[in-house]
Amino acid sequence: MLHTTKANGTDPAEIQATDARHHLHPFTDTQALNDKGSRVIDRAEGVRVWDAEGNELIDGMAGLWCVNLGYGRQELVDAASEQLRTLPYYNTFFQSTHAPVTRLAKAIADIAPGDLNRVFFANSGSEAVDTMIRMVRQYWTLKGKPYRKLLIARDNAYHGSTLAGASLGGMGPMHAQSAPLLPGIERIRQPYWYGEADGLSEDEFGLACARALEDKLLEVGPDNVAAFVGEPIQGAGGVIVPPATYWPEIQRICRKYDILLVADEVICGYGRTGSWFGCQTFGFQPDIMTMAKGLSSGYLPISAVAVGDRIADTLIESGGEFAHGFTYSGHPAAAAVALENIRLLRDEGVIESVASDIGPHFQSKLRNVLGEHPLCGHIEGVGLIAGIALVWDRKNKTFFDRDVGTLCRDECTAAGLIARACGNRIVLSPPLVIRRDEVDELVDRLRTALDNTYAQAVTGVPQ
Ligand code: PXG
Repeated sequence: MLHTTKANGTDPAEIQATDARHHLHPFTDTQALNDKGSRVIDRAEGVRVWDAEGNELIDGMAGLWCVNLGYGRQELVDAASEQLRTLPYYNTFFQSTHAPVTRLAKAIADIAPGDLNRVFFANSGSEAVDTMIRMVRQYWTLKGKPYRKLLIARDNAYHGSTLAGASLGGMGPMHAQSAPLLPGIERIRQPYWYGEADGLSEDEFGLACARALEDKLLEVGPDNVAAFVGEPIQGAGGVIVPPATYWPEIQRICRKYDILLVADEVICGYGRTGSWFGCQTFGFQPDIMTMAKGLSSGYLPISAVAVGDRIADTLIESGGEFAHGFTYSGHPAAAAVALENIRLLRDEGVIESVASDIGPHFQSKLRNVLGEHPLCGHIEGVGLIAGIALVWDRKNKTFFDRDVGTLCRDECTAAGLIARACGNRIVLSPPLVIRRDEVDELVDRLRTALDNTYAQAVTGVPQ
């Protein structure tokens, strides 16, 4: 069923033809896309987007995990345009600053947990991750331990698409296309309880996965390791929610061996899990934190690295220059939008509502409506992020041997819902301002999509 409204005057055929001729899309099989024609998105309001053919869709992904305040927020538009009028650009190199970047740094320090009191700016999550890697390595050099270079991350982690981000992440196809990868990166298993627990309880499995870090440290020598890096919840990996025992144990191990703990909060930050940052939901204190996406609700590109006193003081007290930065580090218009975004998240109580109202409603609605669906092996999530494992056989936990995720994703679109497939998992991360009736509509559309997927998928052959 298509939910249609009047188109906005864009001629989709013309845009598609030009797109096919000139535009190389990210993470896309361009040949296949060009044969089919890209979907032209025309406008958006609240939690909905409209394509140029007039189809209305609930954006169950908040763009790409980023439009936390939803579409059409005039306050963010005004913050950008006022700043563009007054000072559209000035750099933060050469001993200069400006009001929006300074105020934003303070605002981030105020909401960040613990002693993350200083902030370095960049433009994307990937750049924030690169910045973090350079910082932690420089930290150990300044501490007289230049041999502490290794970074430990997890299988199926996503930390961006620059060479450093792709190398640090645990995505096989990205590795295959960017080899040789950045050296000095080690990986441990992910805490994917539903898929990989082999009969352990959630708590036991969380501890076992965290202890894989200790095993790795002992294997490579803890004194060669700079930092452990993880997303509080793995997003692009399919929304893998770790057992409650996992992060506290990771923190204990990091402290025991003096390993810096990095939270990559690019998806979890800015309210997604019902706290400002995912580390607060999971009860651990990072030494350094990367953030992007929800920092500006995606209205303008901006990212940041929040740095704990231990690292920042060392960088500062060394007296030397940290030879790193980007033309647009702390771009004034992006900073003004991010500052207003933080104000709105705070003053409108958006994050409290994710924690105590709309988040719990979303999670229970998913489970109540879809929990017994024959395709639904397991639903996991917290706040307004969720992942659903699609299985051939719920009882025996048999996964499909073919790409049912993409089939289901396309059925979602046909039912008026933008969802994302990560392998055979369907993931959701709607704008944080979604209302209860909109959650109900989202879940109804998802159920239609699952029914239609089931009708096609069960005619195939199991693993
Ligand atoms: N860290 C994490 C945890 C991310 O999720 C990045 C770093 C990199 O951010 P930038 O802004 O450089 O893209 C991300 C980005 C997907 C998808 O398909 C996810 C991301 C980006 C693009 C696609 O789920 N996450």
